Amino acid sequence: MRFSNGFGLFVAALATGLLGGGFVSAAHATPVNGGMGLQEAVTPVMHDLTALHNWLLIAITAIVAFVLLLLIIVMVRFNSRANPTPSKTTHNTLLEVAWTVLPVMILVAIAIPSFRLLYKEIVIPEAEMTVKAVGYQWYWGYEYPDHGDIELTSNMVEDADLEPGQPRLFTADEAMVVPVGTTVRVIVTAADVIHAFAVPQFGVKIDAVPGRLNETWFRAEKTGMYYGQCSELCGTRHAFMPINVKVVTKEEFQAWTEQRQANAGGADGKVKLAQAAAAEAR
Ligand SMILES: [Cu+2]
Repeated sequence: MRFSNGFGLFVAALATGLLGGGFVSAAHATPVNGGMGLQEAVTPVMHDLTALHNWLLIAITAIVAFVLLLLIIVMVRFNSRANPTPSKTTHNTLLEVAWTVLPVMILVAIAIPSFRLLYKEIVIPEAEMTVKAVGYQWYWGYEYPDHGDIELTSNMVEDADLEPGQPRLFTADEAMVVPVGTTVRVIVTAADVIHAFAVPQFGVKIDAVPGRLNETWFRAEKTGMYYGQCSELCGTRHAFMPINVKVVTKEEFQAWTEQRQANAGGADGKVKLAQAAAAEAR
């Protein structure tokens, strides 16, 4: 019977979606080949985002299953063979109220956590430090105004130069280094065209627009290296400007800033040169 085959396929697809990819349970610390679902959350915003994602998956699955059930009932019980003389009923007040009120209630149940999350993302809690991320064609610059104006440029490591364990297309020569358990305000802008600063495990994605300062924030709960990519089509090498955020202990961060400040004036002048070149081009 063809119908049952199709239905079987649908159920199989639904089950695969639910068990395999949809629900975020076995999460990954880095992007992996063939990985499904969201990456492991390491900030409060990303925990909420993951929870909303999982709740929406339940809601949408229930709605799809319910509509499918109604369709099947209609097809089986009210086709012309099973029901040759159709009823002439046109109105049913109870039913009409129910199919108006129930969807409204579902939408409200979705809207409340959704707006709460938007608010959490937009309203930046009191930040302990600020990093400025600047998008360039095609690399990132990071500046630390609270730490003696440390500046660094972050270029992708080409395939030939990768060391074992470094993910291809995700590894940069310099990472944005931040301390763990610290509220970091990220000011995001660009020097040439629109880029976007995105780190999936932080639940952070925000446009980097020339001449405009955007703000976002994160508080990483675990040390480690976290990867992101430019997420706004910005030219031929758009795919080759990864974002690396290295979360270290507070002591390590302190040591890193001191070392950077000691080296200041050396190779990190590159950012200033690039900014001067961009200003001239305008
Ligand atoms: Cu870009």
